Amino acid sequence: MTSIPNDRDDADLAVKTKPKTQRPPMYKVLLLNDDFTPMEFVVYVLERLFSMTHGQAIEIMLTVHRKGVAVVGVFSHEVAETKVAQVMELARRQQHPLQCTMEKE
Ligand code: TYC
Repeated sequence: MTSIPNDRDDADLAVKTKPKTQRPPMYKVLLLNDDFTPMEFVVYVLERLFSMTHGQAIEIMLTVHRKGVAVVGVFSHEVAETKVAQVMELARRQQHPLQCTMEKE
């Protein structure tokens, strides 16, 4: 036999606690401005390491240049750490003072 919905069933639903889905924390990767790193190098880094189109890379590079900082991506802790290390390594190799950091979202 099918049951007829009533107020009591609704009351039960209203107090049910939402099961907590455990999402891992995500990390913003931030690129910082400086006066010496060439704009073309920053654009190259954004294309190569953050899979941006040339247009997107120019836009983000200019945001960093004007505002001092921009988020270039949001990743798991491990991926964010890798991205930061890759940016710093590319910059170090070319002797540019470009800085890249990460922070919890
Ligand atoms: N400000 C730099 C210049 O004028 C360009 C630049 C942009 C440097 C973004 C770093 O993250 C950066 N050459």
